[in-house]
Amino acid sequence: MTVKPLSPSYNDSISPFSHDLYVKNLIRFSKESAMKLNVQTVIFLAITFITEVHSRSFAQDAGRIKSRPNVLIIVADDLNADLGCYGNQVVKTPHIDRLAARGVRFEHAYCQGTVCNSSRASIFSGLHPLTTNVLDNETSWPDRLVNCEYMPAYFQQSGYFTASLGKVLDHKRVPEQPYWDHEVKEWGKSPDEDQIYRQGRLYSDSPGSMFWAELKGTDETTPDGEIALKAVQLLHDRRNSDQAYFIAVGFRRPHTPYAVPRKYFDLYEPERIQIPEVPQGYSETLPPGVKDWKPFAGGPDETKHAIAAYYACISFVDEQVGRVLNVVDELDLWQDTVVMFISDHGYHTGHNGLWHKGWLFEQTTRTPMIVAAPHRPAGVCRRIVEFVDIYPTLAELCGLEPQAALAGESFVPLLEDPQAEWNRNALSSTAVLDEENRRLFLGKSVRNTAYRYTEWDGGNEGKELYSFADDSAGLRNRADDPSLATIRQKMREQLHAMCEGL
Ligand SMILES: [Ca+2]
Repeated sequence: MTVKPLSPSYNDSISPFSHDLYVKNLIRFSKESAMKLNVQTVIFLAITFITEVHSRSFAQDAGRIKSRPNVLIIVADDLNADLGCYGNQVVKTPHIDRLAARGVRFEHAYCQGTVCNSSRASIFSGLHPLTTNVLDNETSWPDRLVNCEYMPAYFQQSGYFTASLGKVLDHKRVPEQPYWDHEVKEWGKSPDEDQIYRQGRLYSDSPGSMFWAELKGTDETTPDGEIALKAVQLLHDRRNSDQAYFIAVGFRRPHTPYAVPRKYFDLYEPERIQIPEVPQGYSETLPPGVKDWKPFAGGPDETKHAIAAYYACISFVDEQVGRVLNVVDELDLWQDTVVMFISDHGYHTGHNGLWHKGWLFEQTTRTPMIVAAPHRPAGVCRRIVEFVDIYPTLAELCGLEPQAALAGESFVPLLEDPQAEWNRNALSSTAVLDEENRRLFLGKSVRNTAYRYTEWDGGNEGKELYSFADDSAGLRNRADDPSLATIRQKMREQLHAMCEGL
């Protein structure tokens, strides 16, 4: 294993070796030896030296614990910002809410890829999907990245114990690499028939995992429940080690199928669920690059039931997060552990008249992110941050200095002061398969504090422009609005500048 140089902050924090005392003794030794070698002095010096070396070794270990926080990342799958702490009045998420109360909740965090594989490749490489070329769920991750190590590999090389539990990376698309000292790949997709009380498809002709299911068993009998238990066990196991850890825990829900124990379905009455409003004729305003995607075709009752099932899965994930946070409380890990909660991308449950993911709307790209870092205040941050910022941020919090050419920027200043000056925008991208013409084209989107601008196939498949000042949900595409022509041009330039060199 290659060990990279330790950062100055690591060395600075080592408890001071009593250098002065050693020098004083050395001077004394020199003076005395000049007169006459005193046996007692030699013994004293030897004892002093041994004692100091031992003290230094102990202090180094203590220093490492202090200066190298642990990292605990919890990743949910396909979770949008339908959480209590993000203002949702219906969804019950007490545990994620308590993490938000302790850390900084980012109101405007944006993923770079809008499906599992592309987003996770981006998060864990610190590179944009346009650089990794992982822009969909089919492409495998590159074995080697240009000038970059995947984040867990970098932490491992920096002396960390690394562990992955559940769906952290997309295992099907990731080359086998010894990133993890400990890995549990369990993230079963669909429940067995004999575990199901009742179920229903999201719409009659929906393929694959597009269904909901009320399960008979307890949390522990589900893959996510099992992962939560293993995370709890691992945190206990690592308690007495002086090696800092980087542990990632990935939960599969609320990804389809919406299959969780029945008690979570009991929390929500479908008839009381609100379906996101979409203006009449809205779909006609969408560019061709978006229209190829299938909208949700269910009627109101079916839609409400599907949303309730999605909410049930969110509360289930919240409970699993709570199990992990309880250990952080129990072992008092908050003082030396960065605890981060994220999803991999946003998700539509009727927003924009659509169901699922993979577009470049505000709803698809905006993703929950909460960070509780040791000795940093709690708060809400409304600055724009990107998921490629996660890698440099965690590195800085841990006193590491990656030499790699990472795409993002550390947002540690925002953890210290969530209102700090910040002038960054977010870039997201995705690949679209044009089945008719058998070709792939790209969608690229930039979000700044006021607007979102999107181009499909360089504009050939359409453009989108949203002004959030008077359209917070981003439902009025104003790409052809003459009154915003100057803004559109500026946003276009911003988008192209951000894509340059990727
Ligand atoms: Ca996902």
